[in-house]
Amino acid sequence: MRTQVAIIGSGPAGLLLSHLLHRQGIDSVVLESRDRDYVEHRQRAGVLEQGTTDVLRDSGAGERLDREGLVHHGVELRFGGAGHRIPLTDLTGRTVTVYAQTEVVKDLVAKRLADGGDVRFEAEVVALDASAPSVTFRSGGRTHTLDCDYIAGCDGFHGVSRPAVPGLRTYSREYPFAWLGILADVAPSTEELIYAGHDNGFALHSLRSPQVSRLYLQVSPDEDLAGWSDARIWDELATRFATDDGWKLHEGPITDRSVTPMRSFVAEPMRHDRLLLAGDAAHIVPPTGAKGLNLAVSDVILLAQAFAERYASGSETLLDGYSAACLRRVWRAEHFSYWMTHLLHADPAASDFDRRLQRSHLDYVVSSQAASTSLAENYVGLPVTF
Ligand code: RFL
Ligand code: PHB
Repeated sequence: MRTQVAIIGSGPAGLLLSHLLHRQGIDSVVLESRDRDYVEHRQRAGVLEQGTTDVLRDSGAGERLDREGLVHHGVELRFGGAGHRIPLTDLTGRTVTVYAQTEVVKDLVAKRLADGGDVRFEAEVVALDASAPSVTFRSGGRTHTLDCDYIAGCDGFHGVSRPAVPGLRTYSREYPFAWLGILADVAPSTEELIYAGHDNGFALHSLRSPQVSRLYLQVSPDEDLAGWSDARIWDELATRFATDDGWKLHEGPITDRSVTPMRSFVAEPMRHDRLLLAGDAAHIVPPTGAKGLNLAVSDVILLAQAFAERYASGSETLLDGYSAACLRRVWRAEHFSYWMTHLLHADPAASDFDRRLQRSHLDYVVSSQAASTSLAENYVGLPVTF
């Protein structure tokens, strides 16, 4: 078995890469350890930067996104019993779109299969050789080898690609909190996302559609979900979102719940020989800035350009510059996500002094146009270039 680019993982990074390569006449095989249903229903991100929607639309994968995606022009920061709108579009000229990662993945899987793409589910990569290059995978109870020109490691944080890079330098930070996320069958209580800072901890009101709300609560990293009845979740959300003017949170049946740890992580470099890492395989951000999926997409935009040059002219110049180009953007997003996280979460180790500083920082961000613009330009996403 042989292909030009062997792609490990059918998350947003692997699927989009396969799709963009196909449009440039480059062959790939996507190997995914999980089944299709699991991959299409795993609840994760919900906010797409304009650069992410642009690449989906421009590559012919944006039809449903254009119909169902909700274009947003602002977000709210809520603290001290009052909301403060950050007018993203007025400040930057750009928008973000609320469209779930599950839907991006469904659209890309459908598009790959309609275009005759080779996406194999329940095909777990167990070994890879970055210099031969080849990948070995288990599928249908048998072991297979796929030879290739390059391997794209798009296999997420717990994948096999990153450990295959010798001499990797890693940088990480753990946070003393996690997010309890729920999906609920109830119309969102807000049109725009609300990021709330409260003494009890952070809360986020997001949405999936005009009928489905997505909400998060800051909890401790070892939180036991069993301790959170539906009533306790709604009470705590109502407390953290409460305003002095009596804003109301609508409750409804909870259809999905999970606890996500928060971490920051970067691995450098993102290339070793014929293996290139993209997305969560190389870096993780805490979800506060809504950057993870968007970073995976921007890596892949650059990687697809580099492969296009390689197959058109034989030159590896862009492939050689891939890691450095990604990492500049990755580190900016790492800082922004860390900054948003500290701005809004209640750190159990914070002193009274720290809490006063945090409040002053929040007041400044919502009252200074310069500070709001800085938040806004990072939130809507910075340019993707070599
Ligand atoms: P993925 O999506 O983890 O996909 C990797 C795939 O590789 C497979 N795999 C293997 N396949 C074959 N062989 C092996 N040995 C394999 N090992 C692993 C896995 O099964 C999987 O299918 O990585 P990718 O493509 O890099 O995409 C990254 C995004 O999924 C992630 O960054 C975002 O979900 C992060 N994130 C958010 N990002 C945003 O941009 N905006 C948001 O609003 C946002 N909110 C979030 C988030 C992540 C969250 N969680 C649960 C971590 C909210 C949450 C709660
Ligand atoms: C989501 O809708 O899941 C979401 C939105 C914004 C974030 C994180 C997650 O910052």
